[in-house]
Amino acid sequence: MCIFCDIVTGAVPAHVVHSDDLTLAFLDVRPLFPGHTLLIPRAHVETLADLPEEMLASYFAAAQLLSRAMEEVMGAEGSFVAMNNKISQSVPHLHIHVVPRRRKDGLRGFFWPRSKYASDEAMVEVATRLREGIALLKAGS
Ligand code: DGP
Repeated sequence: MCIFCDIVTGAVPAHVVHSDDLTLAFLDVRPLFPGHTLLIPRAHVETLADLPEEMLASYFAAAQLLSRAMEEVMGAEGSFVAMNNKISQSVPHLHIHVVPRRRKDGLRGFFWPRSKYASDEAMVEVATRLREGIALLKAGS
């Protein structure tokens, strides 16, 4: 159990904005902007890697719905959709942040300093490693 499980049971109050059989979405108490929403699976799943395959479609369908709502309902010009897995994840219950965005809202570049590959060969090496690793993961699943 965790704080988000307590929100699922109702033991901890939250401003719920979406609810279905598998997912729940509620306002983040410390929003980047008003409307910043957290979407969780009702079941206690810690990271994206742990999410059972049968929940993938409903979970991401709800994320898409919330992303649309930021524009249609909150008047946002776009949205930022993200999740932390383990690193920088302060609540160990999978959650997607859906944040309304506007041009010049001050969030530009808040996340990560971007870099460059040392060479095209280095980029090829990384892509190859990922392709091969992903093929192994797919073969093992
Ligand atoms: P992250 O740092 O990516 O794991 O995001 C966790 C978010 O959860 C953070 O933005 C604040 C929010 N949060 C933490 N505790 C509560 C809570 O009890 N209720 C609500 N609504 N949000 C919470």
